[in-house]
Amino acid sequence: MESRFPTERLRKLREALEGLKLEGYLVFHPANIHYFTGSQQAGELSQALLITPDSAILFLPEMGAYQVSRELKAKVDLEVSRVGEEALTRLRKAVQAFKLLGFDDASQARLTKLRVGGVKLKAHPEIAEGLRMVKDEGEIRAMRKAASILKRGFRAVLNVLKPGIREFEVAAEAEYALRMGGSDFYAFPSLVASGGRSAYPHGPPTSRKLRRGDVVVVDLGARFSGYCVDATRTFLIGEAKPTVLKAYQAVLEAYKMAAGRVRPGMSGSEADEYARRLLQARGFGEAFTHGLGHGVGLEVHEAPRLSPSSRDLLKAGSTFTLEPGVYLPGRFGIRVEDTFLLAEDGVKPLTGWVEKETLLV
Ligand SMILES: [Mn+2]
Repeated sequence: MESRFPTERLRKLREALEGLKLEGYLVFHPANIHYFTGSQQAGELSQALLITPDSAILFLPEMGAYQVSRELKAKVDLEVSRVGEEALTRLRKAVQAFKLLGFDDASQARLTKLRVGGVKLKAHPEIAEGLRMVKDEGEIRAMRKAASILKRGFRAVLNVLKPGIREFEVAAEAEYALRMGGSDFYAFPSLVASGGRSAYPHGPPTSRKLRRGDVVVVDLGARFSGYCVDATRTFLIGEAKPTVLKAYQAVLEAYKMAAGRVRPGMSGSEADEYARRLLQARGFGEAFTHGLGHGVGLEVHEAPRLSPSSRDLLKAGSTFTLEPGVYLPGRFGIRVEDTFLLAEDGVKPLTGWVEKETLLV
């Protein structure tokens, strides 16, 4: 990742601080620290990143100092605590120089430890969240690469799907292909749910053997340079029962309806409604038990949310999933999902366009 990206993110954050009359911003959330510094390791190891109009200071333990110093992609100073030193000591001291700081996300216990010397700490999670919601070129590049790796995972699944193979074997084949494709591990543990288990929206793989007539829901994630993509395909082993086909067609229509209608400026609930109405009209409204989608980036679930209660505004440059599904307990479940990039004129698939691919095997 080139250094101009984290540097530009810091610039935008400082702009936001000025507007809110904050003296600085304390970043605790690992993905946010990664975002502003360009270093994943910084996110994993640091106590905090303190950003002020003219400095950015990362508080981290000695063990991470060398690696983080090599990974940093913006002008960030390191405040290194020595082994054995109480982790928050240096941060607490630094914070005392201020009257009002914003922060992204922190536990009460941590805030209590830091509220010393009269400093006011005010929660402003929306600042980092809002910046992260609109992806820059560097992020989109990483997500495109993750998407090309994910394709290899699904190809591996297609190669092994047949009666007799166990769900965990399907997951293992997918994960091996993801790793061999260069995925930073996988973005989340793969879901493989077959037969009656496909009615579980989050069915982790078991030792169940696939049988003829099974519906198989496979949900995979790949990650490259810290950036995730997420997609789901529903496969059918052999002949499809008419009810399965009917549900499948409805889910596919909902997916296409949402993908065709989503535009910048729309709220997460409006987007959700397009898919939900379609499924209601097909008699599957009650069976669509989750939101239409979620933002994807450094985290596999982040802003914006696409659900009946979401007020998040979708912006050009946002990346999120569209994943309508129907789940019929005791029978089967169907879900199709892709990660999309929202452009001015609508969504562009990052992980593939479901229609072009083999769905029934
Ligand atoms: Mn998802």
